Amino acid sequence: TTADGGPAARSFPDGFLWGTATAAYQIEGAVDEDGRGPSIWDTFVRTPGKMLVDATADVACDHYHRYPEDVRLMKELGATAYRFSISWPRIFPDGTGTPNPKGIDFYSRLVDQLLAAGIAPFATLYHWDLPQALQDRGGWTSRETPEAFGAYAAHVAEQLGDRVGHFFTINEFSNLVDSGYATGILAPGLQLPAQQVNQVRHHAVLGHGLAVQAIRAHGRPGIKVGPADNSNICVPVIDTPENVRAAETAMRETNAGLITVMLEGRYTDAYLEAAGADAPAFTDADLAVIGSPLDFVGVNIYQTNFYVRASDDVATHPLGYEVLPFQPSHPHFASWHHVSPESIYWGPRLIQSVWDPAEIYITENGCAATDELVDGAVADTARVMFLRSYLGELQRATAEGARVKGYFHWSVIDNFEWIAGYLNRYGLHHVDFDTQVRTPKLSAEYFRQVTRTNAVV
Ligand code: GBH
Repeated sequence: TTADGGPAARSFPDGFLWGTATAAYQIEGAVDEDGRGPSIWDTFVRTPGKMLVDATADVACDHYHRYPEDVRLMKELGATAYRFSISWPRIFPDGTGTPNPKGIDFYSRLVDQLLAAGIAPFATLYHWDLPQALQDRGGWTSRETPEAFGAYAAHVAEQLGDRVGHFFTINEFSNLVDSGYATGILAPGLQLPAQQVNQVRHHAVLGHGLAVQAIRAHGRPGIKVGPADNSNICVPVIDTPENVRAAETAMRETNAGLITVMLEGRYTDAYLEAAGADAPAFTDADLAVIGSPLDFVGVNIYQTNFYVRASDDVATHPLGYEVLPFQPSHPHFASWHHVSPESIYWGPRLIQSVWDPAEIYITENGCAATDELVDGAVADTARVMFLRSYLGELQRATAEGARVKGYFHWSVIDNFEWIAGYLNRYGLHHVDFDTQVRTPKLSAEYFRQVTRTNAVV
């Protein structure tokens, strides 16, 4: 409330969930414990020439042993939700076959700890750590992988679906598909021809659909499920009615192989035309699975992907929109991460105007900084600026009616940042990777004020 007792202008809706997000491979460590099988990331970090820096996640944040402390940190933030991922190779060390009960036990203990702390568990089934045994048989190029993913989802829903009310299927589809199988910058590090990449993309959304159906069939009634996608966020470069319409078209078409087919149950004509002879093989039955109804859209939003404006030059822009390149001088955090707070306003607004999902979650948002400990403290003023500006735009979206139900900050603790190893720190808490000591940064104090007031401060 404001000084005069009225509702604060910068408040979020009542019941808005404030959380943080992590992924199994980036925090857990304990890669050889309790029967876990190897994943493609264990292989990738040991393959010469793949990592930007020499690092593994064998220990990472040692969260596998320190999860009670990490849940305490979340409670101190005033968080009411937590998005974590489940390691498929802990549950099925060979990807399929007999489940490993010790794998589920870990997540069961974590979930109980969260519930005792008043924090709602939101579980991601796949955050990139495919069992190596499945990769050895083709990984996501093979239809066996989406089918195995469905079976894994069913088992997890049976074991945890009594206490976990929200599941995310797959994290960041385009990184699984394009970074994994086309550019090869992330595991499994392949560079396949276009037809196979399109087939991998089809298998990824098929796996999503099979998991949606499995969770509904095996979880408690009312369980909710959706993706955690890094959909391209298309922003009208200047807010005019024509540019907003152009950005809506760009949202559908630049996400046509992923969130669009998940929400519409069909590939757009332009997507299939552009793919031509390289289009994926698929059936109508596949499309029905892929388009299984969702309870919410989860979307990781770090930045604007495309600044868009309307164009009536049909020869050069047949779909009616033009993409403007980022200026080289555009400010950024990590090299890929343009500072663009408007993305977290336009993302929910356009997802809602194009597809009208029942609910939207911001499943990740955050920024990397150098974050050095000085005299036992980290004064990460850049992250506070980041949070204030992005949350301001998110608040504007909710105030205008976007049905965003919660926000998950990436991340609660510094962790293993994939090919960048431990160089890029994303946490609200600093981690000393020699001692495993966690120290709240200034941004943790800022986040606590946000959760306390349910408003941008
Ligand atoms: C998300 O990825 C992930 O879901 C999460 O696991 C990750 O920790 C977080 O965001 C922060 O990055 O180094 O230039 O070759 C965001 C997408 C994909 C961005 C890999 C960096 C490597 C680009 N990330 N990408 S580069």
